[in-house]
Amino acid sequence: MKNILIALALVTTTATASAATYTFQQDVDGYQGAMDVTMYSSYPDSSNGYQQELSVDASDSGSPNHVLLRFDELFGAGAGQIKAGEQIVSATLTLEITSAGSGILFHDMLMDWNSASATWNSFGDGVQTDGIQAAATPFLVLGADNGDSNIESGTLVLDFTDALRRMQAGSVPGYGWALLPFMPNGTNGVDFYSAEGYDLNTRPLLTVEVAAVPEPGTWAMLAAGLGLIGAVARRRA
Ligand SMILES: [Ca+2]
Ligand SMILES: [Ca+2]
Repeated sequence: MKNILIALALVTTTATASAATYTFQQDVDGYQGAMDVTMYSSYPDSSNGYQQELSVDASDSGSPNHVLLRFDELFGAGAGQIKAGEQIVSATLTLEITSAGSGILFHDMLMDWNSASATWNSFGDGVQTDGIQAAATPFLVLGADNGDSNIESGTLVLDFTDALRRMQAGSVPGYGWALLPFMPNGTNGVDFYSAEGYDLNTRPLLTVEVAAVPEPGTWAMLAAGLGLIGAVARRRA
C-alpha cells in the first residue's frame, strides 16, 4: 500500500512538472510578434524598420546608431505562448552577428514604440537612458569602450533569463530592449540580422524554457497520498 501511494504521487508530479521550451522567431511557426529598428543620428527622421540588418555603433561614418528590439505576444493561453503560472527556468536571445564590433549595452525599454515610426528624433536625440524612455542602468554589457572586435561575428547566444522573468512579473512593461553602443569609443559597429532578415533562421531568436507548476488537483492527490502514508506509518508505530 505504502509503496503504491509513493509511486502514484511521484508519477503524477513528474507528469505535470515536465519542462516545455518555447521559441519566438519572426515568421517561424506562425510567430509574428518580433519588431526591431536601427535609428540613425545621421538620418534622424528616417524610419528604417524594414532593413534586413541592425547596427549598434558609436560612430557609423562619424554618427551613432541605436537599435530597438522587442518580442510581443510572449505570454498568453495560445499554443506557442508562455502560460500563466509557468516558471521560467532559462531564456536566451540568439543574434546572428554579421559584423564584429566594439560592444552593446542592453537596457529595458520603458516607453512604447513601433518600428514603423521610431526614429532618432522621435526619441529626442536617440534613446535616452533616463528611467523614462529606457532604464538608466544596462542589465547586460557586452564588449568594451574601444574599437576592437570584442563581439565576434557568428552566432551570439545571450542569457536573457532575468530579462524574461522581469517581463513575466510585470516589473517592466514588455517593450523590449534598447541596444546602445559604448560612447564615445565603441566605434566598431556591431551588425546583426533583423526580424526582416532574408533567412528566417538568422533572425533574432528568443528561446524560453519553463517548468509547469503542478495543478491544484495534483497537489491535493499528493497531499492525500502523503497523509495516507503518514496514517499507515503511525499505525505501524
Ligand atoms: Ca525591423
Ligand atoms: Ca564592425
